[in-house]
Order: sequence, then C-alpha cells, then structure tokens
Amino acid sequence: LPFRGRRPPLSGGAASLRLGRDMAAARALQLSLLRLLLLPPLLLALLPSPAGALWPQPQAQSFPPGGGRCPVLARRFRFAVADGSAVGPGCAVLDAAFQRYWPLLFGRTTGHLCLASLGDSGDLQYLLLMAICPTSCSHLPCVFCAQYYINETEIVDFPRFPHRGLLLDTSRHYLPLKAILETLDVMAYNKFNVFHWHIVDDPSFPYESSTFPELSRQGAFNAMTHVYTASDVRSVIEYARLRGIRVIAEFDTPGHTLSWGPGAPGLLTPCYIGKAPSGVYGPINPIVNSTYQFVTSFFQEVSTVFPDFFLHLGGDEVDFTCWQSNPEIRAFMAETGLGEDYKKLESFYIQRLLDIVSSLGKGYIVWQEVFDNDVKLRPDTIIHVWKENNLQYLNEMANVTRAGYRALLSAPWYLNRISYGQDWIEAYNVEPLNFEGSPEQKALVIGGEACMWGEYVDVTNLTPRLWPRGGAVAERLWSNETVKDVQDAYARLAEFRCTLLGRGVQAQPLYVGYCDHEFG
Ligand code: CP6
Repeated sequence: LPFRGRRPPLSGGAASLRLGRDMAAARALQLSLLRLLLLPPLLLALLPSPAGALWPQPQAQSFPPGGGRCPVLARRFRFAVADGSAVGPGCAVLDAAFQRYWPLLFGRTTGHLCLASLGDSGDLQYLLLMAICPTSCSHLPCVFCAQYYINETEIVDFPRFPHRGLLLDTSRHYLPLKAILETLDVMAYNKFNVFHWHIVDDPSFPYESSTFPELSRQGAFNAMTHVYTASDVRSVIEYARLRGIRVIAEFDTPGHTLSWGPGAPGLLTPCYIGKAPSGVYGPINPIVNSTYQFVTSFFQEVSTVFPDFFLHLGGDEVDFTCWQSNPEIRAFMAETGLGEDYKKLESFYIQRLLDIVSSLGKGYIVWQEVFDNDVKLRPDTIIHVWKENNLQYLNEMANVTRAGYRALLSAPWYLNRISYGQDWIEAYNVEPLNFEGSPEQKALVIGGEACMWGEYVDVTNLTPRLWPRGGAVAERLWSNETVKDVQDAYARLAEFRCTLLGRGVQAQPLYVGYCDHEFG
C-alpha cells in the first residue's frame, strides 16, 4: 500500500539499528512491525489503556497526541517494508512472516465475503495491525462482520538478551514432528529465538544418525515411528529459521547416554559388582581410544546436520559409582595420577570432547558441572546454569562471569515443574542480573532458557504446560528490566493467552476468567 501521511515509525529507530547484530535480525524487524495494534470500539472502552495486550512488552511504545484510529479493510491489507529498512523485500524470512501473519490477524474471526461488503474507508498509515473481534458481534449466528481499526502507535523494540531459549526433551518421551513445529510457532509469538533440542538421553535415542544408524535402530522407543529422520531434522531447522529461531542440538555426554549402549557396543562403561561385570552400564567409557573415535565421527556428522555455530555438549549429572566399580578404570586412574578424583576423570573426557568439537569449527555450551569441576575450557565457552538449590544459582552466575565465561540461566525456569497456583509469577520475578558483579560480568549474561524436561511430559500435555507459562520467561528475556509489574503482566498475559487460543494453541488458563472467544 502507498503510505500517506506520517512516515511509518519503524524506518529509523533502535529496532533497525539492532538488526545487524541480533541473531534473529529479520525476526526482530518482523515482530517489531507486528506490534501495531488495533481494537474494536467496544473493547477500547473496556480497557484502561488505549492499546490492548502486548506480549512481551516492547521496549518503547507511545501513542502520539491526537493519534487517530484508522479503519482497515482486511481484504486490501498488505504488509510492506518501510523505507530505509535494513531488511527488505526478497528477504525470505520476512516474506514468510508476512505470509503467516495475514491469516493470524484476519483469518479466524472473520469471513471474507462479509468484509468485502464494507465500504472502502481504509487509509492505512502503518504496516501491521492486530485484530480482536468485537464482543458485540459474537452472538450473531453465522457470519459476522468485523471492522478492524488500527490505533496510531509508535513502537521501538529490541531484545534485552540475545539468547532466549526453550529446551524440549525428546528422549524421555518422543514428541511428534508436528508438536515441535507447533511449539516453534508459539515460541516465535513469544520472541523466543533458540530451540534447545535435548534430543538424546538415557531412556531413548530418537535421532537417526547416518553414520551410526544402529543408535536409533536399537535406542529409539520405536525405530520406525519414534525417530527423527534427516528430513525431519531439516524441516525443524528450516521451520525454525523462518521464525528467527536457531536450533541448538544437545548430545549430553558422558552421563546421559544409556540409550546409545545397544547400538554402540564398547562405548559405555560396564559396571561391576565385586569382580564381575553386573550387566549394567554407566557413563561413556573415557579410558579407551575407541570412545574418542566414535565421538569424533559422531560429532563430525552432527556438526554438519545442525548448522548453528553452537552445539550443546551436556556434561551434567555424571554418576561416578559405575566408574568407581570398574577395575580397569580404577587402574587407569592410578596410572595416570588421577587417584580417586572422578571429577578429574570426567574432566579428562570433557577436555578431549571439547577439543574434538572445536576442531570441527563449532562453539559449545555446557551444563554448569563442567565449569564447577574445573575443566579447562576455551574462553568462548558458554556455561548453562541449571542447579537451583536455594537461589545459589545467582552465586553461580557471579562465579561463572567472574571467571570470564558467558552464562545462560535456566535454574529458576523449569516449566516441567508445576504447582498449584500461579507459578508463572515466580518465573516472571526472576532478575537474571541480580547478583554481585561488575558491569563487565553482567554483560556476559547472554540470556536464558526455559526448560521442559520430558519425564512427565509428552504430546498430550506439552502445550498447556508450556503456554502461557513460558511467556513469563520470554518477557523476562525480551523486555526491559523495568518491566516487572506483575499485575500489569497478568492482564497482558491473560489476554495473550486468549490470542493463543484464537490461534489454535491449547494454552492453559492463568486463573479464573474467560476469553471473549473461547475456541474449542
Ligand atoms: N535431564 C538431564 C534432566 C535434568 C538435567 N539433565 C534435570 C534434572 C533435575 C531437574 C531439572 C533437570 N532431567 N539430562 C540437568 C540439566 Cl530439577
């Protein structure tokens, strides 16, 4: 559409300045554009502010004095890029976003025939708008006419933290591809930009490796139906890319790999009872060369399958009892001077793993134990803080950053854990920089991740457990640190949850209430 009147507000501000640097550059623009809002007259009267809910809250929003309300004709509405935008037409990510958002804005609550009968009074000044159907129409039996309006609004937006992740665990329960893709959609609505795919763990190994096909053949719950093929993985990565989301795969060694045992003979440590192997296996066997040959080939493969610069290498919760029981490991420890210190044995493995992965040209993220156990790390390692123990995690953030490493926070953000009541508030109240440390230390906090560990979660309860609670983490990572009013967040999040229902997402309620449109 030709733009008349005022210049679109997004052609200059901080949002476009940020574009070159943010990993989700195109998406930042796309979603910044999306923040222009429209409300039907009735709702307008009900709400305290002239705008409805924005989630997450933008960095700056204002309503120009005397700013008007423009009617919009959905049928004619087009997205376009403002003059001077750092990302322009032909940008696949942006074009795909435009394609997706038209039906999200106009698709569900209205009929086209109906709109076609409206007069052409629209004079669009801005790029995008959000529609909420008028309540007064909802009683009409079939097609109802919705007139859309856009409130004149200026928004400048950019993320507070560059890494805003969500972890899904597809090992404890397999999640169908469709569930992952739907989750990526909702992540994008919340401005999450990293999908941390915890794809392997003890119970099952659903990743179909081309180099080691036996791993999933023998390690998946079902090698035909409960696997992610190379094509599935490509779909996830491409779907995520178009939504400004990076995919970081986690292969959590040496302690969470029992499912590799059957498909990789000799890889795991045989545990002993007395002088005899018990038949049970433990962590990866760190003392044999074949382990490192396997790890080299395996990570060679995954470093090309997952194009993101980072891999997550795990390294958490290594149980030392099996290593302790194994006479060959004890002998190795004695010979190499490691004595009884199994943390050093873990470090011995991790250091070799990190060297292998760096030589493949990849960066890596590790769980905090790797730092806690004094493994020698490359300075660009990212430490993922997950242990909650009584707010100790803030000390851990201080320690990690004091040592000069970048830090990611997950400890207070386990969405898999639920309790009676509004537990999103606790996640929302977290302030990731609330630790003693210099400004340089604070700058090393690159963000955080909400985690949905899968022990008690599969496709039946994933979505309501994730949303809208995950939104609390999303806003904490996106919005300014001054955005912390819980009551205000409640109102916006409750409305955002209604929007999610409208988009077909089975997000659970925050508390008592209803949506103007409750979707079945
Ligand atoms: N699985 C793996 C898990 C957890 C971790 N690693 C975990 C344990 C306890 C809590 C949360 C997560 N289920 N592989 C630790 C990072 Cl409370």
